Order: sequence, then C-alpha cells, then structure tokens
Amino acid sequence: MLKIYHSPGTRGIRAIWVCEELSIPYEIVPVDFGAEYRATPEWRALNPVGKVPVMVDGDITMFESCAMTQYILDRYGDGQLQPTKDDPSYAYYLQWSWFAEATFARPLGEIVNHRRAFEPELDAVVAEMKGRATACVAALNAALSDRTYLLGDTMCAADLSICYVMRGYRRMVSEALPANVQSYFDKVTALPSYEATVKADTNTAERLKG
Ligand SMILES: N[C@@H](CCC(=O)N[C@@H](CS)C(=O)NCC(=O)O)C(=O)O
Repeated sequence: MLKIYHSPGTRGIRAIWVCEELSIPYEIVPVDFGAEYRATPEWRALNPVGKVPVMVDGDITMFESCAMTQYILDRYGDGQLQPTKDDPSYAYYLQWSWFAEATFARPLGEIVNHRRAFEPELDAVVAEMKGRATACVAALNAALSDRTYLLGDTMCAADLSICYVMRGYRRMVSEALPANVQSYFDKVTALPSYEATVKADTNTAERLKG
C-alpha cells in the first residue's frame, strides 16, 4: 500500500487528495514538521533536502509532491484525472500541473520561508511575493472565464493541485478571490474527496499530538 509521509497542512495533501478522489488505498505516516526532526539523518534518508512530503510504494521512495501525484495516476489511476497523451488538452494538463508548484506555490513558499527565517520580516520581499501570487490568481481567473475546470468540463489532477495552493493563497494573501476562481475553488473543495482529505489531515495532526 502507498505510504504517504505527511505533516498537517502541507503538500502531502496533494497525494492524499488524489488517492481519496480515486479510492486508491493509502496509509499516512505522520511526520513531525519541526526543523530539528527534518534535519535528522533518519528523515534526510527519505528526503535529502529535509522537506515533506515523502511517498513510499514498495521499493520506491519519492519526494516532490506533484511527481507523486503523477506517479499515482500513471500507476494506479486507470486513466482518470488526466487526459491521454494524444488529447489536445494534454499540453495544458502539463502546463497547469507544473504551474501549480513551479509558479503559483513558489512566491507563497518564499513568504513562509522569509517569515520563518528573518526577523523582522522583510516587508518588501513579502509584498513582491504577494504580487507574484496574485498575478497567478489573475491568470487562473482569465483561464476559467469560459470553463468550469482548467481543461474544460472535466476535472483533472492539476485542479486539485492548484486548489491545494489556493488554500495557502487565501490564508497568506487574500480570502477574496476573483469571481471565476472563487466559484472554481468552491466547486473543487465541495468534493467529498476534499472533505475526506481534510479529515485525514486533521487526524494526522491529532496523531502527532499523541
Ligand atoms: N517542491 C516540493 C516542495 C516541498 C516543500 O517545500 N514542502 C514544505 C511543506 S509544504 C516544507 O517541507 N517546508 C520546509 C522547508 O522548506 O524548510 C514538493 O512539492 O514536494
């Protein structure tokens, strides 16, 4: 069974959500998010840069959350949540999947890192990163002007990945989303799989508290 090493609220949510959406069995291994634990040789053996999540499937140990979700789809997804490679929308599937982590999550990650690492917080850096994240939301809003999901009428894994990042955007930058993004976010997070994911995440936090 897939083992997802997860700290509450973090990117392991992507893999958990895909498993919940596709009813793929998985197990969560709760991970102490403290910097001290993530610096231990035990954790670095699983994730050499000391981040979360990690996913183990038999002999395979992976870090990078979007790579994990793609692996789950390719190995266990039976063609669901992604277009086939010969479908014209496949290019956009790749685009939005990469955008979720490489472009949209990046400025939000910088805000988290600057708040954690520097005292006092560097206001100019945070303002710049908020602006970059807001530009991503504007791009999503434009893309969603004539469609329900990023690829049209059919939801794909990129939608889940983007909506995971949107949670951080709402918390760190602005609760108020532009109209198309708001209804998209509401629709995707109304899925029973999202509720199950939030429950699994909360349960992980409780297990860590012991
Ligand atoms: N691109 C990586 C990013 C992993 C990442 O930054 N994880 C965060 C939690 S969501 C983390 O471990 N942050 C701690 C740190 O960077 O020190 C992925 O998608 O897995």
